[in-house]
Amino acid sequence: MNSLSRRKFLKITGATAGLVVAGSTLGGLVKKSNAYIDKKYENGKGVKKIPTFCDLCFWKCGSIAYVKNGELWKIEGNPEDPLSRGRLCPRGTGGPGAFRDPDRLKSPLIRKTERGQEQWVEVTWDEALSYIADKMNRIKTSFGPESMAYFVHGIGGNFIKHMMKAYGTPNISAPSFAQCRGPRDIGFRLTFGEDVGSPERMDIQNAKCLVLIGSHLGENMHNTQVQEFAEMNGAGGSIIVVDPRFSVAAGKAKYYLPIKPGTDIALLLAWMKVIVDENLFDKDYVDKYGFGFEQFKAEIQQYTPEWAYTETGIEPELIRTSAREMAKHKPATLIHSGRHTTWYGDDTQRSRAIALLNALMGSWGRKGGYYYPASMSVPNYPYPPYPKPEKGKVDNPGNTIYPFATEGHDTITNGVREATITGKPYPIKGWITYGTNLLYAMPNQDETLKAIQNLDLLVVVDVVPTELAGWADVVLPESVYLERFDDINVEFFKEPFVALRQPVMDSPNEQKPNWWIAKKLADKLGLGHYFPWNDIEEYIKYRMTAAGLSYDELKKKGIIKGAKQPIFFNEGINPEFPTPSGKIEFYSLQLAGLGHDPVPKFKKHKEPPPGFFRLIFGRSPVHTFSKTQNNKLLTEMQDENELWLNINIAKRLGVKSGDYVKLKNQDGVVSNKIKVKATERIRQDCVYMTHGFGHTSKKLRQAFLKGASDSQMITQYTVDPLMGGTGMNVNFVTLEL
Ligand SMILES: Nc1nc2c(c(=O)[nH]1)N[C@H]1C(S)=C(S)[C@@H](COP(=O)(O)OP(=O)(O)OC[C@H]3O[C@@H](n4cnc5c(=O)[nH]c(N)nc54)[C@H](O)[C@@H]3O)O[C@H]1N2
Ligand SMILES: Nc1nc2c(c(=O)[nH]1)N[C@H]1C(S)=C(S)[C@@H](COP(=O)(O)OP(=O)(O)OC[C@H]3O[C@@H](n4cnc5c(=O)[nH]c(N)nc54)[C@H](O)[C@@H]3O)O[C@H]1N2
Ligand code: SF4
Ligand SMILES: [Mo]
Repeated sequence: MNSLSRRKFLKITGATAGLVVAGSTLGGLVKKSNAYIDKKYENGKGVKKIPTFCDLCFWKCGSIAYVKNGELWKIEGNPEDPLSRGRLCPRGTGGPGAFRDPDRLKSPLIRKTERGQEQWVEVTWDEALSYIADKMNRIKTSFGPESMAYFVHGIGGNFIKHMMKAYGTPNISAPSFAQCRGPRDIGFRLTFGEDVGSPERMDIQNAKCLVLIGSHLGENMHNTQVQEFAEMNGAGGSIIVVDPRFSVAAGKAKYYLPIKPGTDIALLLAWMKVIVDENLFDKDYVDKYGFGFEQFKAEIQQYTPEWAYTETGIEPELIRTSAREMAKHKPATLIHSGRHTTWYGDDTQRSRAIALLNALMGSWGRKGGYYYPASMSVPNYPYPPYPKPEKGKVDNPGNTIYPFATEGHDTITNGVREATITGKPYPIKGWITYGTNLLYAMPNQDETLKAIQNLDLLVVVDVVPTELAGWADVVLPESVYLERFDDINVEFFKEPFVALRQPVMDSPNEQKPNWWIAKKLADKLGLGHYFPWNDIEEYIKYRMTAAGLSYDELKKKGIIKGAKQPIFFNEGINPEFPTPSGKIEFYSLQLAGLGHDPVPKFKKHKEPPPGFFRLIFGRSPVHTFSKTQNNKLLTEMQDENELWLNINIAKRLGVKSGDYVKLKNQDGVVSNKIKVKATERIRQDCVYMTHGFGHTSKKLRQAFLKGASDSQMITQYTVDPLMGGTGMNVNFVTLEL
């Protein structure tokens, strides 16, 4: 990265002065912390550089870990890697903090008193895995294998997933679907026939106009996107930001639309009406590829900017001007799909409206728009076929409940939780969780705890003693990413590549990698034939050799790139849309057939009662979900969250920045104390905080009771009827001074 774009990157990511300073202290911190390293790791002199990929979030940036005199020194971006482009975000740089966390789980634990008491005995791996296998066998005999469920987030969960499929359960879920990007992928699939995926298939770099609807890039630190955002901004690209809060991205915008929360569909419909009425859309593209455009056009006629103003609070003229701005740059106008889209329960329809606006711009399949991801062909390991479960998925029998939560993913978390509570359509008796803290990731913690009460077995595989681990029967300590191999990452991206995660350091105690845990547990369950390889390197070597690629080269470089492939229509991609009509569905017969709106409609959401504010939330640039608040390198930069409160409201209430308040939600739940940030940068009808703070696990000594938890306040949620996602921006809070 040249120095100009590097500066831009820092400017975008470090919009607050504090962060820029924090960024530069990090180098110092890493050096200082060398002193920490246990002598046990001293395995050589000099500096060793080991390529791997990051796990501080799920973007999987290629990294180089530096080991100096046997000690973990620092982690930087791998310049060969297309995702990091040689540069990590602040969280990735803080990777050593995960390795050094003094509160890490050290050995397997079995609960010795009742659940939630956090009384454990340390046991050997053999004892822990025998205990789990015995319980799983009993569950299989009494209820069937379908009564075990697996909750997972991240590539590290692949081998346990394989083991669970071999055991015979169809009930595998991830919060990254029903609490994150599910609605967006289904909304785009209903429109273009394909998902947006991760990393998002967006050519931000070449966009001439970028529209962000609540996607707070710069705080949401997905590395490649932030770098591309900085580049398109640096090249003079036009940015439009729609957010009730003046985000970091809003600071870069030509047009900032401070929308009333929950009314985005009204804005999207009015934008589309302006664009259609004024003939500003890509007519050739729509004629060629569109289905049902005339019906769509007739349907949106009612949504004037004047009407949208009454719903959204955005001036009609600003709606018109920003619509024309988008049209000016088409087809390189990229309306960002968003990622965490589970907001209000009508999220698939909002995402569909975003997809349709992109279709009007002709941006799907075009440079500066949505590309067709390239990938290398790396064969899977040839395992025996899985047994076919006798019972269907527990969350959605016969796809009758959530008609579009069907293909390409597993069960939905909240559906499995519900079935665990009710025992219907059949009982769920055991959960294994991997890399997910369900008490933070899912709305309504009471429901999660109620479900846990119905279990015969709860196994938590984690690296630190989280809130969820506190309720487990067995806690299994995993090696952190710097200590293990994981499955290879065969990425779908602008250019094809395959990447390796490999150990940089030894695990300090009894921690073991996920592949080892899966294989050993499979042995105990009599499923050893599903793991015919002796260790993971043998597995990886097999796949690499089958693909005609060199494992040695992969180990050395961390990544191998494939030949360039076409990713846009003009490069040779066939404009195929795997929808029922084979076209871009402006009007969806699928939706109409099931009694849903074929063209998105605006529906009003419940408003905060007098004296209450809507609770909205998002990302801290230096933390990931609820998983980094115990990482000292990151808490040096931010160790508690703040409550953004409109300054006029603050004055009226007599609070000022720096005061601590508690929140009380509509159901009477009271939060931990949180510091006020009184600001003009947020509307008066909502308050904002970053997710993941306010930990209540005493064993997380760094994070314990620092800041407040949005998850605790989210007792209400609205389920998306199309795919089961849980809209969580539907909670209201008052302030307790
Ligand atoms: N209230 C609220 N809820 C949300 C969100 C929100 O903003 N607010 N965001 C939603 C979104 S977008 C998402 S994607 C989900 C994310 O949901 P999750 O992925 O469940 O995120 P976390 O709650 O951080 O849980 C991650 C867990 O992985 C553990 N972990 C870290 N490293 C390792 C490792 O190497 N191995 C193992 N085995 N475990 C490890 C951490 O200690 C932590 O317990 O949450 C969703 N839920
Ligand atoms: N640093 C960091 N980066 C991350 C992550 C992380 O944990 N840390 N997590 C990653 C993951 S898995 C995800 S899913 C993404 C999540 O990040 P995004 O998908 O970008 O965003 P959200 O968290 O859904 O949205 C937060 C933004 O939406 C605004 N907002 C709230 N309500 C409304 C509304 O009604 N309308 C509009 N227009 N805006 C609204 C908020 O003010 C805030 O700016 O971030 C990714 N990047
Ligand atoms: S975006 Fe940051 S935390 Fe996520 S993988 Fe990349 S460097 Fe790591
Ligand atoms: Mo997410």
